[in-house]
Amino acid sequence: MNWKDLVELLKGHKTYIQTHNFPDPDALGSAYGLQQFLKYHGVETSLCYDGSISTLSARKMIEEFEIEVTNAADLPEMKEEDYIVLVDGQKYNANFTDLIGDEVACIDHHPTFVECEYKYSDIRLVGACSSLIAEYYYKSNTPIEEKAASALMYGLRMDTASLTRGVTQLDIDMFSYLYKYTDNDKITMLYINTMEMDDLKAYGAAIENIKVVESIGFAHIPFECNDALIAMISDFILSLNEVSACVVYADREGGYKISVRSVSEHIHSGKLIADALEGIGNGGGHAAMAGGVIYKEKAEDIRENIEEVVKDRFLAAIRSGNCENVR
Ligand SMILES: [Mn+2]
Repeated sequence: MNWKDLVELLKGHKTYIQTHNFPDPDALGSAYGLQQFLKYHGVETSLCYDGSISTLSARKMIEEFEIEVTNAADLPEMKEEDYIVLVDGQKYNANFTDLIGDEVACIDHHPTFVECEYKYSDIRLVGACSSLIAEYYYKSNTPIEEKAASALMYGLRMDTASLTRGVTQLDIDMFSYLYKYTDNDKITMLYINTMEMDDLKAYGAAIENIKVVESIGFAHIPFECNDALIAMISDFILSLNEVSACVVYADREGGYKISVRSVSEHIHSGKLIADALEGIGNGGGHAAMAGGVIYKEKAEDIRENIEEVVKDRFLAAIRSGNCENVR
């Protein structure tokens, strides 16, 4: 399948491009980049998401590129026969609300947890979903405007930590391709200024609570905190010389939200979190980064000694040898 099949599939249908809930720059860049691509090829689309726009980087991005994206709650007109293209995530993921429309297509760069049949599917394990969308322009020789190129570049840089995390040859090639059309000064500004004073409260809590055991950093943020902020704090803790992998978690609606990072060749983050949370939650992801949750029902029994439980479960999973990062 290639981009032409996607264009053919969508022609004549009311089409939505849906990102995961709490969209980040890669999700928004992918959605916006794809929208402009399809528009050039005669397919009009609307962008939507469930959840909320919770981070500074996502808010700035929407403003900067004038991205029109609607919360699912404000989409009363969506019908069962409408088409949905999923970007930067897959149907049945915990962070992807199943909206009423028909999920006919999926473009994503994450491993699949639950198989799903789409009429058009482009799921490849690369550093950023934005790279996959950029390749559509590249391969089809579709002219790319500065705003679309810049939005894709921002998504690519954020998800790959500027080509240092989970990066593949495609990401590098698409960086090079987009670079020529991007307002690179603007993107660097956006890339650097991703934190607000309020976020420091969560950093403070994580720093206060951090424990390092066998080069694994554990930090509990004892209050609610959005996904992107937890992810930023994970990156920060991973930057410690003493830490080769980290597990950062925050309270979430009675349960916990967990983020894992690894630069250890022995630890695959996705395998680790899936193994460690078995029976009390779920999770998964890439070798370098992964996310998951502990369910509310299960959290009740372990809340008293959550820090011990998390530490013991993750260390046991690492020692089991099941989380080796086999390349
Ligand atoms: Mn992504």
